[in-house]
Amino acid sequence: MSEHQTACILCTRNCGLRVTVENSRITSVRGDPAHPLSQGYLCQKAARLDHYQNHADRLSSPLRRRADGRFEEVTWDEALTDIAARLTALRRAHGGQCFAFYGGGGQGNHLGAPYTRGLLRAMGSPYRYNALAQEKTGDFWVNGKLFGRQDCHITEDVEHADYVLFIGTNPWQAHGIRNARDTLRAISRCPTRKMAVIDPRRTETAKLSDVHLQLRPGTDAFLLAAMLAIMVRDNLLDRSFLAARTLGFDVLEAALKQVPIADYIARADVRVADVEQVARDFARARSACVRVDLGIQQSLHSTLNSYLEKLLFLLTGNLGVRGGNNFHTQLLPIIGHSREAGNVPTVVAGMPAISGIYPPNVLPGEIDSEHPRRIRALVVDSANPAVTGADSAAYERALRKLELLVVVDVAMTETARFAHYVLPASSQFEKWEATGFNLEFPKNYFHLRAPILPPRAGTLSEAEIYTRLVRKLGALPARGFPWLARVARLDRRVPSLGLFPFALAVTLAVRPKLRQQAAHVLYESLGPALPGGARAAAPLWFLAQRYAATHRAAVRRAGHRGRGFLLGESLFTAILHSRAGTLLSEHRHEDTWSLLGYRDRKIRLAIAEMIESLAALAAEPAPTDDYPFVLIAGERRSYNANTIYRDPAWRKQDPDGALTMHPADAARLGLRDGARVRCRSAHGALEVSLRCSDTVRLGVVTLPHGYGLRYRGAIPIGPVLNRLTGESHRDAIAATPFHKYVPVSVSATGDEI
Ligand SMILES: Nc1nc2c(c(=O)[nH]1)N[C@H]1C(S)=C(S)[C@@H](COP(=O)(O)OP(=O)(O)OC[C@H]3O[C@@H](n4cnc5c(=O)[nH]c(N)nc54)[C@H](O)[C@@H]3O)O[C@H]1N2
Ligand SMILES: Nc1nc2c(c(=O)[nH]1)N[C@H]1C(S)=C(S)[C@@H](COP(=O)(O)OP(=O)(O)OC[C@H]3O[C@@H](n4cnc5c(=O)[nH]c(N)nc54)[C@H](O)[C@@H]3O)O[C@H]1N2
Ligand code: SF4
Ligand SMILES: [Mo]
Repeated sequence: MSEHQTACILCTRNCGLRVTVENSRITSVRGDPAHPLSQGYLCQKAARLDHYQNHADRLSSPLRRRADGRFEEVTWDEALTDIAARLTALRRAHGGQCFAFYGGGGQGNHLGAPYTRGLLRAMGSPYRYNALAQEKTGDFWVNGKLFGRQDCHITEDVEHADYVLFIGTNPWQAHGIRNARDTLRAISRCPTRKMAVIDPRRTETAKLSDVHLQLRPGTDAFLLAAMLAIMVRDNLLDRSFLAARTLGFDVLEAALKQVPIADYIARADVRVADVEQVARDFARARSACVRVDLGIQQSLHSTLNSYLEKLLFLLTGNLGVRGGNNFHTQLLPIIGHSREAGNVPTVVAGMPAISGIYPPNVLPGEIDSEHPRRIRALVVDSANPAVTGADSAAYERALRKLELLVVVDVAMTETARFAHYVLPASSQFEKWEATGFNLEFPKNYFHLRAPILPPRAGTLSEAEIYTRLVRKLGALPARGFPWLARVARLDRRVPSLGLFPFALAVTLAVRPKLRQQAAHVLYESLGPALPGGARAAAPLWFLAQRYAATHRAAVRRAGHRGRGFLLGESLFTAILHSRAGTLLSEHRHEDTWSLLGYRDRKIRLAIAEMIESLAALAAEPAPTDDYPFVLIAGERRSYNANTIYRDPAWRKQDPDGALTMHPADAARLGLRDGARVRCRSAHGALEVSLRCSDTVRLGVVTLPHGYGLRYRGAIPIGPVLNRLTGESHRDAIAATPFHKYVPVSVSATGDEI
């Protein structure tokens, strides 16, 4: 029996944990009071993490698909040699851009990501697909236009705000803010702090709020436009902020003056007085912030929603202040910036990258096409697009058509079933790991986790898998870097001499092509010199150096010492040795302006495309769907966590992921609570269990995300949600899906409509 410090891997919060391990099982899980952010907090989802670590679908050998369709076990060397040969042949015949990569990290495993970049570069392909482009790229695009860079990402100081507006998010279940339930309770209890929620459901968060605007789904753009127009009409603006920090307010103001306030509020079907009160209280609060998530990012007008939501805090001067919205810095660069120049669009949809990533909604079309430059080879890592991508049927067709599909995962997934090769990764508790979801301000943290269990026999870390593969593709020297590795060993004893940085610089100057493979070079040189087998953490040395050089004063305020490169060195050492998490930096609110992307440090309020979309709302007809219900396809509940848990025994409630419907709707249709019903969309139909609840609006039904997995190869358990969704039901700019607005009908099973 042993005790260890680690982190939860189920959502972006990655709460610090203390766990007990007995006979390779995680037998108890507690919050780690020493974790600088979560300080002992955890939610019910983390309690039985052993269902992730030990379950029947875990992989323990590389698998190759035979001609008869069955998998056979092969050695790592056979698998990687063959994959490299097939990739090389495809690259020769069709160019490296016939290759795409999907994933590269889930909710807690981003340490492998730098190595996956090496694979894309070795193939000469820009095509990196990732789940972030199923939700956040519209937001990133808006940030690029407003602030000058797509990585000027916004965080929210919910803990210190006097007024918090939650739009399309339910932190009680989904978290996404620090120690969500404690934070929500604290606001709710405090008589001087206020919280408002915009959501078509009376969520757990809404129940704690002061005002709940239970709008009609998909109408946020109208409601937010009306709220902004009220701010203009009632002079609720921070004029001095607008004058000092922004450009283009005149154009925006003219557009907002055109908004027919009452009509738009009617469209959302909420009370005018409530909207006015939220606009007024938000604007007049000493500090106010907006926290948003999928409810507006995966619904109609999603990119416009992202623009309007930001205008709420910008017009009221709540950027760059305590209790407001802020930019943050990042050690692991999980959000990038795609410049217009050199941005390679996808071949079929012509979709450019946003923040360095391409949207999963276009991928099936890029594969399942007769275009000579279509995608022919795909590596999927830490993702399960066969169930999580929009339109499962389209994904299945596309995956079947691939000339090479390789899946790197800890488990036999629905996507892996289509693969030519399945490569077993060590679990997040069996290797060095870290998350890039450290998006805090003014203080920012990083948690490097050590393994708490030996790797399952037959598995490897992503760092090792991709280094071997990239070498077989010819992008790394066969001999490795013995000289550089020797220097690194010496350097670890006396880092102050700067031997390693110097030797690395010389190596990269002599062989500039190796710059493309910097993660692998570090893994093979500095990696073996790191204590405790922390080899995979070697790229953090470079990232810590870069972070310290860019944010020198903030890193010093966090207690790190050293001149020149030694500041980065001491930051790296702190990260390497802290098992509970490390304070990286402590910014000042005035740093906001140096973090802004435009050289003149001014925000561009009038984004031409968005002003146009705002104006176009006026002519948009009210939806006249052929289907009587709007399905919110993908609710976060107590017992779902993306597709990370495969074993259904993990769930303590809601075993089959019920469809929720208002009891009055159910009565009208003659459907009883608990009945099996058929839910049909334009794309497919599912049989599901019905649960009546008056927390949803009339005409709205919801289904959870994260079900529909085939544990032990059996039939799917719970709804395979994306059988109901379509890839073209998406945002025009970011191609992110409208999962929160899927027109459906619901009927008794057997009834046809
Ligand atoms: N328990 C649990 N937590 C999770 C996850 C999980 O699988 N399970 N997944 C994690 C991940 S990957 C993510 S991205 C986050 C997502 O976190 P959230 O976005 O907070 O979660 P959701 O439940 O998907 O959607 C949020 C809310 O949007 C509302 N909504 C639906 N339609 C509309 C609309 O038209 N307008 C408005 N204003 N609201 C609408 C829904 O009713 C819901 O309450 O959660 C993370 N946390
Ligand atoms: N209809 C609908 N669809 C949705 C959503 C919705 O709300 N509605 N939500 C969307 C959102 S927000 C997201 S983020 C996506 C999530 O969907 P995906 O991007 O597909 O990610 P996960 O479901 O988190 O899948 C994680 C995979 O990583 C594997 N894994 C776990 N640990 C490791 C490891 O250490 N190494 C490797 N290599 N693999 C590992 C797990 O076994 C699992 O197969 O789903 C999206 N799909
Ligand atoms: S699921 Fe999220 S909030 Fe819950 S313990 Fe894990 S990291 Fe923390
Ligand atoms: Mo997500």
